[in-house]
Amino acid sequence: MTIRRDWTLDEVVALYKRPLLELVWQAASLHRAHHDPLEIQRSTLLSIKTGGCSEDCGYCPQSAHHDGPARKSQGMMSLDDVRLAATRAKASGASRFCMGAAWREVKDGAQFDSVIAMVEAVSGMGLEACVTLGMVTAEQAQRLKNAGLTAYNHNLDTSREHYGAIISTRVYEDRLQTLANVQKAGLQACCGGILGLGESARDRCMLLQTLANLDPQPQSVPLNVLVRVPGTPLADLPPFDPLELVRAVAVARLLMPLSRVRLSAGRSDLTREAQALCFLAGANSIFFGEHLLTTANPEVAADEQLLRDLGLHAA
Ligand code: SAM
Ligand code: DTB
Ligand code: SF4
Repeated sequence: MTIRRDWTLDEVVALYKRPLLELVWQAASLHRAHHDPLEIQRSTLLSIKTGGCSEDCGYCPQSAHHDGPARKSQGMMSLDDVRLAATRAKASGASRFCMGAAWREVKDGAQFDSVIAMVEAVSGMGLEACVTLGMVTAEQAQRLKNAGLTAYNHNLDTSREHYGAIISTRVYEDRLQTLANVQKAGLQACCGGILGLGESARDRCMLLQTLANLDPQPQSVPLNVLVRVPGTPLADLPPFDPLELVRAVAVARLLMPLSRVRLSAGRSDLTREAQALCFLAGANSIFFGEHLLTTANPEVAADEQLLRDLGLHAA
């Protein structure tokens, strides 16, 4: 099949506005044409360098600009501790291990060297290794690729138009440039966004349009629902309607038929039923493990129970 990368905003909006059950049915049909509909990938997150970030992303507990719980910088995790966490993640059934750092960008030097060693260790254990480190150059992306990295996570987060209302310390173009650097190095791009940032449905459609028109399309698309962390500027936004998340998952599936759509942050606030609808609409990956980076994720036992009850299995 040919993957379209010329979606217009009107087309995306038309899909997004379809009657919900029609949209879910359409997405579910396409999903099962390209994926095992019973298979869910599990990816475990680890924060290897927490807090004190110089960016001012309005949603983020790790920004030094806000009064969030992780506004102060902590040291880098040791290689041994990373190995231990990856071993545990593998034993609990994760196939991908994603390491995050609260950096604006990667700086060459001792810290980047230690990330390279972590990537080598994780990929050497037979796990897919992913990192999210902020902006990277083409050379840095190539070094990560040579170390055995599978994917680089770098989210666009929202539409180009809404971006400035959320972040002032960088521009949309910076994100796109890093994605281009990552893709040039032959790394998979893991790129998605956050829903519930006070954006309109049209903004969500624009984000999905931009993701789908990337060349190549991102191999994984994390859809986060804002975790409203006290002390961050977005803490008092209203809760996001889970049915809008279902719509976004379905449209992501329709636009990016071969990508993994990941139900990411915010799952703790979703009912089992809402998650089931998302899986039906084409989500086929989750963050698995009790922590995201600085906030909580569902308990492993609860997730195992949910997957069992839905008859889903690990990738
Ligand atoms: N500093 C790097 C960057 O921004 O690319 C990597 C770490 S950053 C924490 C990774 C992603 O986490 C962000 O792009 C955003 O999508 C997500 N994120 C951060 N805080 C969040 C929150 N409160 N709720 C949902 N997603 C969040
Ligand atoms: C992504 O899209 N979501 C993850 C991962 N990529 C790095 C991060 C979610 C962070 C949620 C807030 C926190 O735990 O600090
Ligand atoms: Fe820093 Fe990333 Fe948080 Fe933005 S999202 S403040 S870049 S850690």
